[in-house]
Amino acid sequence: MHIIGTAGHVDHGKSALIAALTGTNPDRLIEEQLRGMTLDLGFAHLRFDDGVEAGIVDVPGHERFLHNMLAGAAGMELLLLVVDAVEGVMPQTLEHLQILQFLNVRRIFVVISKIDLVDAARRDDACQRIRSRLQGTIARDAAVYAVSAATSENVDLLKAALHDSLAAMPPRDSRAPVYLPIDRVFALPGLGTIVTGTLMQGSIETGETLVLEPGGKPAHVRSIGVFETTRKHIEAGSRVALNLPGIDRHEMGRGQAIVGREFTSQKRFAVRFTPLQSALSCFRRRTPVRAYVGSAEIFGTLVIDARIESLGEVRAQLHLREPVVGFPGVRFVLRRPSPMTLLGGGYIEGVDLVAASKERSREESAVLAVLKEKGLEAAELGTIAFAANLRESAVRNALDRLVEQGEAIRVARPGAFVEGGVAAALLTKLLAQLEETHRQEPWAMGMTSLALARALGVPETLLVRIAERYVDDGRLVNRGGYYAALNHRPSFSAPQRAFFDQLLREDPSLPFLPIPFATAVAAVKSARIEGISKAFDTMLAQGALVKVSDDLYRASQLARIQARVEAFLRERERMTAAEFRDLLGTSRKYAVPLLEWLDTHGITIRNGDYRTLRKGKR
Ligand SMILES: Nc1nc2c(ncn2[C@@H]2O[C@H](COP(=O)(O)OP(=O)(O)OP(=O)(O)O)[C@@H](O)[C@H]2O)c(=O)[nH]1
Ligand SMILES: [Mg+2]
Repeated sequence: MHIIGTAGHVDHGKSALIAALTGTNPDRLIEEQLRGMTLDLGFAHLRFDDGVEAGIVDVPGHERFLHNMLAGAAGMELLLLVVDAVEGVMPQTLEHLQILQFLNVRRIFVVISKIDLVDAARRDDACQRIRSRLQGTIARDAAVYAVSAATSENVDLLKAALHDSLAAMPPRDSRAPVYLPIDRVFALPGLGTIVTGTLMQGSIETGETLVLEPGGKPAHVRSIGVFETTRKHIEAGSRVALNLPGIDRHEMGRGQAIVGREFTSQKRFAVRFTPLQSALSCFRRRTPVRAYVGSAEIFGTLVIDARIESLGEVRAQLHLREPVVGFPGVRFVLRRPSPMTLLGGGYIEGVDLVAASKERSREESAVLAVLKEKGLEAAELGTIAFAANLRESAVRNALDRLVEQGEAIRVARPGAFVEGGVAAALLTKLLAQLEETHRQEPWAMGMTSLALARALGVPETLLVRIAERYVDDGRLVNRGGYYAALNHRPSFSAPQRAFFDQLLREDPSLPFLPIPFATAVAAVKSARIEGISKAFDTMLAQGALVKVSDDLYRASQLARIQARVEAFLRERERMTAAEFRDLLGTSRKYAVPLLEWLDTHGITIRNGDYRTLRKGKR
């Protein structure tokens, strides 16, 4: 079997194409179906009558979900680059190609989608334009298919070409040790934990015992699923689901891998790295990076002996905060920590032997011992130097390296430190606390740092530093000052919903009338509905309700106000406060704060008595 992957800009029709090819809608989350947008990886199975088959990995096109695209990209061998016939090549079309050039794609099909929306006379033109925009990318020589998922035009033609390409593709190496990066973990009643992923190399038998890395836990394979069927034996290049009843689902996640005993995980690698032209100015001797290896996203440092000044492959070392399975030939992509632009990519040559041999200096070990001893009582430079019997300068150097490797965490500026293991233990407690809170108060956004610090009995400043470090690592989220587990989505109870429906009822004759904030607060206070005040905070934090001066607007009201103002200003260039008031049929009392809101939210610009539309909104 081989893996087909999708790539392309948001809304260009990737998921619709997969549905047309296979009959399966790869958008499996309810939220995806509601929003009509792919948020996370989706999967489907392509089967032909003669036994040729492929697993399909469908990726989100929106740039906000690029980390999810990256988690699925390494497995792709045959790429469907989907480009909307009307919109043409857009930023993520090119960004996906830039990423994939460093990975394992062997064959590309350019699929020009939605051709039912372009009349016959303009089709050639559209295809020509797209082709020329793809010059200079890995898709420059790819075969082009113009299809419509809506009318199925040319879908069979594309399908036949996929068949021939799949049949001709040499198989992946089934005799190598097992390497299966995990992209999804869930539990099924009666079966226990299931992990899914792309079997990059090796073969697996039912009953075999593999290893979960990092961690080294034995993973006994009770059964193997390939889409709807169960198999006794499976070879490289397949999408697989393994039933691993011996491991709890909470002990595993995306980014880990199921591997043969030959492999362990490492933090330091010798690599070959190729920078992107657009990133040349970003490199230092030590460059902070987000590394994507297998399905993992890990912070780290790229160490290069010389300055990178020109394009081309260089030798470098990749030092990661967390261990990951990596062996010669494994490919990776690097992004900047922030802004998250692409830096380049490459492949692993081996373990960084120099770093591994002097894994930890005497000074580093001494500093770590002191930090462990102090626990959550963050230790300062002077204290550490005294306790470890070292000069402050030596402690500073050791701490720099330990922080970079994630073995120590800086919890205050200029310098107080906590040992990595101590911080990880706090994270475990913190996540358990959040789970418990989400269960008890599903309507709340999560917990503030103050509430969390009280619940866990640690100083708030310390908690914030450690929590933010794990927010960066993607272990929990901070939305508007509330910490929450990754999968938490607030949900209201029936009485809460009824309360808000009542409170927010609109008077159709006064569509822009807000609710005085004080009135809303009084209603919340006297409501006697469980959790209502936290549910109210959630409405505010999620932006469903927006406070403008002393009043509350529904998000839908503000959207309509914004649309009216934009339409007015496109026609008239400028607008006075009186014109705005008449436009909404509201009074001066409401108009002035609303205008200020429009200014601060980047919609209008104030110029004396007039407002004009901000550039880019025209
Ligand atoms: N007319 C027409 N509409 C299409 C076609 N293919 C997709 N669409 C529509 O375009 C919109 C986006 O399609 P999706 O398949 O969700 O796009 P996507 O590339 O998967 O989007 P993301 O996963 O969010 O990046 C949907 O409303 C589809 O119904 C087509 O061939 N013709
Ligand atoms: Mg999609």
